[in-house]
Amino acid sequence: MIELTDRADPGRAICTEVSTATIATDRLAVFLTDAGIAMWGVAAAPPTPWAYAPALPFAISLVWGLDPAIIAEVERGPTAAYVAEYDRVNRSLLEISRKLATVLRAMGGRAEPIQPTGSPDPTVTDWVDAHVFAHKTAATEAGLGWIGKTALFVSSTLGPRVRLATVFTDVELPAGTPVTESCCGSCRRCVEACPAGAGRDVTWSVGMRRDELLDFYACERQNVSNIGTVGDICGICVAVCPQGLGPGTQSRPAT
Ligand code: B12
Ligand code: SF4
Ligand code: SF4
Repeated sequence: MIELTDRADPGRAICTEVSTATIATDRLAVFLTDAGIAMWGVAAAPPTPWAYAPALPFAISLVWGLDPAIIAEVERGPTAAYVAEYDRVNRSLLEISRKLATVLRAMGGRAEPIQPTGSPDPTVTDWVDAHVFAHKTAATEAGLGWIGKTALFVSSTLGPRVRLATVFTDVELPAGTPVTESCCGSCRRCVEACPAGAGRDVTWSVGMRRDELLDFYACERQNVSNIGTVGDICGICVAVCPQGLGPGTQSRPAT
């Protein structure tokens, strides 16, 4: 158990987080560490929409840590370096999740990777009805972190500076304890910094719909508005979050 303090009020303890990143089989741990995965954990099928359930009841949540120096620059808006990092990490995660599925099959199980971004169906335009599996669900259910005030997955060690992927399997693995409450405390930096005013300033708890937290259409319009400069991307909410930054690496002091 890790005790977390309120980043906007460091004297105040707000909650504890159960970390599961160090458990699971040695073989997977070695493979994933060598592949560059920063953190991973296992979620057992919850009573909610779950890709490949009930045949593949375990979801391995893979967390790739983004380059903190590149993300720090995004505080003022997206950069070409961020676009390149985003593409590079998506490619790496896709490759690692496919290889992990091969490793699990070699262990005698079945496995299906979910691609890091986009949809396998190119006709998808309406994400609400797309039934794309949300990687954040596996990450919180695996006990790796919580959902922040602009609907991002946030870990206490890496903040939201991550990209996620998921591999479903029937190989039995020790599952983590789901995180069901936010650890944002009184911080609201991502809400204040969002140029689209997309965050609804609501504290997450499990079961909330995305639109209770975020106006994702406003976010989407903001991303699209950057196409002419850097690309269909934003990420300011990722850059401003104080979680996962050491005291000397905060982009600006806690207020
Ligand atoms: C489509 C999409 C978008 C679209 C959405 C448009 C639309 N009209 O819907 C737009 C363009 C807005 C977008 C923007 C961004 N995106 Co995006 N996006 C996706 C994608 C491909 C699907 C998301 C989706 O529709 N999910 C369905 C909804 C309902 O779920 P969700 O909001 O993703 O997650 C919810 C559930 O997990 C739920 N939940 C959490 N725990 C639990 C537990 C249980 C039991 C249950 C039932 C539910 C639950 O709470 C979450 C928050 O609402 C995912 C990849 C993926 N497959 O997950 C990336 C993804 C969500 N995006 C990501 C990122 C980084 C971004 C941007 C920062 C892009 C950028 N670089 O500028 C912004 C940030 C927006 C924000 N603040 O969240 C990352 C998130 C990383 C993180 N730290 O959370 C993802 C996971 C991609 C990845 N592989 O890492 N995105
Ligand atoms: S990606 Fe940009 S527009 Fe979307 S919620 Fe984050 S800061 Fe707001
Ligand atoms: S910036 Fe947003 S996600 Fe990060 S701790 Fe503050 S409220 Fe939570």
